[in-house]
Amino acid sequence: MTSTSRIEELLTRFIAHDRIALARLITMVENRADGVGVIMERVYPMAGRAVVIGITGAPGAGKSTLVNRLIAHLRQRGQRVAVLAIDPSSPFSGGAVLGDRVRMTDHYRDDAVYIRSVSSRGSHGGLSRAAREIVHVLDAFGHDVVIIETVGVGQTELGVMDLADTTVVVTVPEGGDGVQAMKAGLNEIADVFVVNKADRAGADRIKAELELEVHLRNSAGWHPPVIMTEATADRGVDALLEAIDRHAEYLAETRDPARLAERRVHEFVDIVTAEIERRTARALGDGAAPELLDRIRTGELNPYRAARELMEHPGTLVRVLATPAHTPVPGDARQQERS
Ligand SMILES: Nc1nc2c(ncn2[C@@H]2O[C@H](COP(=O)(O)OP(=O)(O)OP(=O)(O)O)[C@@H](O)[C@H]2O)c(=O)[nH]1
Ligand SMILES: [Mg+2]
Repeated sequence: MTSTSRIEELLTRFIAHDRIALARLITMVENRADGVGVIMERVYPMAGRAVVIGITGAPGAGKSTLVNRLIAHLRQRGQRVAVLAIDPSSPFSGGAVLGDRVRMTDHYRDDAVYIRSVSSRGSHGGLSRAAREIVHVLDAFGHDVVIIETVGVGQTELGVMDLADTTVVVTVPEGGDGVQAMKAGLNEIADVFVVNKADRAGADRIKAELELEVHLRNSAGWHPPVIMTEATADRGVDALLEAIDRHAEYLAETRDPARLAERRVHEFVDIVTAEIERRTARALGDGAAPELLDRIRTGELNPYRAARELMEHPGTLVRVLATPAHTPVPGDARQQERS
């Protein structure tokens, strides 16, 4: 168990811009270590400033190459950039972590660039939550832009794109990828389309296809632009950033406080649900409600009946839930709400 003083020390270093503390906190979030709730309680009020850009698309579409270019352009503007690369560990794309590292090494020595890979395997469906918390941490650290790169193959990976203010879907000319993107439902989440590898034959056709698709979609609101890029040659990256900026302006203009409020509630419900699950599993494992467990063990109570009894017996339930899943940090939990 991570002690309160250790968490305090890490947070103090985090606030002082210590990148090692940043890395440790992210690892704790990734591993769902004890004390993550306390950490997030402290980190959340410091977050809320960063623009979150999601980059998704087929394996090998050139996402990382593009991200590497985007970093360079954002750095020219003086912005601090963090990248969260979700390693899909899917059969489609082995070794993505190494690939990402290699393709983003241009910024290795830059203090204002932070690149982190997390695995989508092993997070047991908790990827969306871990990713959201890591984005909060990267945001709170003072990054102006947080880029999330993920392969648009699985539901889990796609779910992560909910975190993005602007979602960029990267397609490529070959293999009828435009059609594939549509099938994968990627087009529904796209705020900006990129046709990368524009140096290859068929790029114009894909662009036209995507533009038609956008045009046929309902006419109100934002129309995702289709940007041609050649990431390897740094072509089209300015246009892509412009499109992202325009989308950010659109979001600011059409900002709906009710949606923002719902998003907060949704996050709260997620946290509570996960926390209840975690506490219940741990407390029951640690010997809370032993009489109930004994009756289940002997077969006297079937698990369904037992679950209902637990729910309907407030005393037992409260005892189970009150078992702390972490040591609380004294003082300082509230600070100002993020606006
Ligand atoms: N011809 C051409 N090749 C490109 C372009 N952009 C990227 N590539 C190449 O495409 C390959 C895959 O690039 P990545 O940036 O790793 O693609 P990715 O989408 O991040 O791949 P995963 O993360 O594994 O899904 C590399 O060999 C790149 O050099 C481009 O504009 N034109
Ligand atoms: Mg990649």
